[in-house]
Amino acid sequence: MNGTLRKELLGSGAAVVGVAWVKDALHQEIAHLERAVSIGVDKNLNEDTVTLLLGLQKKAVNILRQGRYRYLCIPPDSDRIRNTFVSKLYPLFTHKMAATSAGLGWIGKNGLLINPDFGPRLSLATILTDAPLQAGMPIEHSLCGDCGMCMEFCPSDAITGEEWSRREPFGELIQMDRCASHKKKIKALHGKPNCGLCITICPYGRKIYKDDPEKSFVKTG
Ligand code: B12
Ligand code: SF4
Ligand code: SF4
Repeated sequence: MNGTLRKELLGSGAAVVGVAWVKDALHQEIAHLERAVSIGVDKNLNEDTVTLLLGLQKKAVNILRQGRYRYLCIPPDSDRIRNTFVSKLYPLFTHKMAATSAGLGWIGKNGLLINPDFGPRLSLATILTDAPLQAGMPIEHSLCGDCGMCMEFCPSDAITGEEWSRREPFGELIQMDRCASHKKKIKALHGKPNCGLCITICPYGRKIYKDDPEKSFVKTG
């Protein structure tokens, strides 16, 4: 089933697809759905991207339904679905956890999933399921190394420089209040709360570094 699912999702706009064993990290209420299908698209998180991710989730669900497996879609953006059962799961379940557990990347100093090919540019969605999909190898450590470009350029000084590891996954990488208030300021000026400099600046996934690996001071594996 992994093959069918991957082929369908990659053929419909997903940049990466992974499967994770997440039972141990799930709240009791949902732990019967022990695997997570993690989907990433190479697009900024905006309404169109959310629509694309919801469409990909639907495609995956069609395949899971055919096999009569159970599933629960975790939508990409909680802001749009407040006060629903799923929105209550956010403190208990994060897309990034599914992605690192599926081996799609690590959490960078910028607090985002860093994929070796796409860097932090992926927007994520997840489907929990009891389908017997083969899970990937979890990523254990950050590969940011000596790089600190996101920290240096963050306009709100929100990035602490702490390194992520699977053993200590909830350290304070970002001072979110700083990031959020900067985004509010941008919204007041430009109508939308977009910053994302910590995405643009990251050498992982930047075209210039891909085209000329000699320019890169971090190995893009
Ligand atoms: C609320 C929210 C925000 C708030 C942050 C508030 C806060 N206190 O976190 C604000 C508005 C500030 C924000 C900003 C941004 N956000 Co936001 N946000 C979310 C949202 C809706 C919930 C995040 C959350 O609160 N999670 C709970 C905390 C506890 O977990 P977490 O920090 O997300 O993840 C931790 C765990 O996953 C853990 N972990 C990792 N692996 C493992 C493995 C195991 C076993 C365990 C136990 C844990 C674990 O490590 C992570 C870091 O500590 C998610 C969508 C979602 N539901 O996941 C998007 C999301 C995290 N945001 C995203 C994005 C893109 C952004 C922005 C770039 C938007 C922009 N253009 O400005 C900025 C980036 C800021 C930054 N550098 O992090 C993307 C990240 C994609 C990626 N590649 O990582 C997400 C996943 C949305 C999506 N569907 O793609 N965001
Ligand atoms: S989104 Fe902007 S303010 Fe927030 S952490 Fe990234 S660079 Fe800093
Ligand atoms: S800019 Fe550098 S330190 Fe920041 S997330 Fe990317 S590789 Fe890691």
